[in-house]
Amino acid sequence: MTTLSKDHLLGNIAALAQIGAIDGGGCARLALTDEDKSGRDLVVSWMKELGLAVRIDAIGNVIGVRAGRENLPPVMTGSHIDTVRTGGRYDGNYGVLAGLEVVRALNEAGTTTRRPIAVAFFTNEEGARFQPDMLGSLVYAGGLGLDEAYAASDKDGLSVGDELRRIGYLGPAEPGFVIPHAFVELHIEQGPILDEEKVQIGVVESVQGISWTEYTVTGVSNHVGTTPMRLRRDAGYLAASVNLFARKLALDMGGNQVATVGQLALRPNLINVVPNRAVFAVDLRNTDEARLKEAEAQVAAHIADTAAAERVEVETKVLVRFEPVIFDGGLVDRVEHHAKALGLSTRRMPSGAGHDAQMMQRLCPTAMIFVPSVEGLSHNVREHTEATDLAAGAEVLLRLMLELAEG
Ligand code: HGY
Ligand code: MN
Ligand code: MN
Repeated sequence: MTTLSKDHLLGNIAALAQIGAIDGGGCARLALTDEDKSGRDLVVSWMKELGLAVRIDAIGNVIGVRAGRENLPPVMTGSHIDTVRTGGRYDGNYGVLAGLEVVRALNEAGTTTRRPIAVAFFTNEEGARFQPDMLGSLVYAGGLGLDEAYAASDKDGLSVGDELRRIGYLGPAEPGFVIPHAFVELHIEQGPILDEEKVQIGVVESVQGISWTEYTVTGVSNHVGTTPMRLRRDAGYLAASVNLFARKLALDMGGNQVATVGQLALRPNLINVVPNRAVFAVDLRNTDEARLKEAEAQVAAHIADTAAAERVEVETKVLVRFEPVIFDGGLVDRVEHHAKALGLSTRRMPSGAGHDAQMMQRLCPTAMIFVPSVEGLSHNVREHTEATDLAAGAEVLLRLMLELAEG
């Protein structure tokens, strides 16, 4: 029986976490930074050590392929190795490195599967530096053109295209150069459900819809002491009112609705000057598309009304809009089957976070496997998953991939 090495997996997670390491045990490897390049170089070296044929595509996605007995579409697994600025060491990294352990297990067993096996990491999954998020897998799945992707720029005006070239990962392969037979992504839950319910494996049925909108508000800067409230055109006030409105809206809507203003910049950002400019982003998500549309409409109406009353101008820019994605039912069933066959407790659930798998579902049957996040923490240096859970998730991945690779 092919078995998977927990020690190698834990060792590689720890080794990769050293790149872009930040206080508290987390990682900062924003997409296409030098830290991301170093992480990429390390994982590519591990792919080559395992004998994988490594291909890099024109948006910097990296896919290592292990030949099968027959030249058929591969069974692919993967995720991302870019992180947010205050990231943990498991988000994305775990799925990629577990995929490498599946390959190592096959190598050590001397097994050649009928179908090739592929392990991928995709560019800029996080969307923290460049939008949209899941950029690499979206391009791979044909959802975004290369030119538009290359033009995406960060706050300093650096573009995806230039940064890809700079770090040497603008590869020759055409995005989408291999369409998998199936795609399975192993990932930490990043939320509290499995940990609270003490369930070992999340059988992920869907990914909720994601709406990212950036607002640039222009008011009038003025002296905070001499300007009466009736004369203010306070850009910062509008931004703050949206945050409060969105929070109350999500609580009133209930269900899976979430709303966040996580990014906000005021200008001139001085204690005694009424801000004349606010740039902020609103993240709205829901598993139900109609409810997500309703939330978007309510936020837009609040902004229009408040901007009129405050006599400020608002420029709106949609950064990301992905509808909910339903994974392949048959493949989801197989995730559940293999987890139960291993004696693991399971529960079906949606994903609150976006993932590359939601893009790969456009190309082939796709499913995800979740393992618990302690206290539901993620995008936080204290992100943690117990070693036994990491190993259990990887074992489910191995069993499922072996089944699919003989299919
Ligand atoms: O935003 C997300 O859900 C993912 O972490 N990119
Ligand atoms: Mn992730
Ligand atoms: Mn993430």
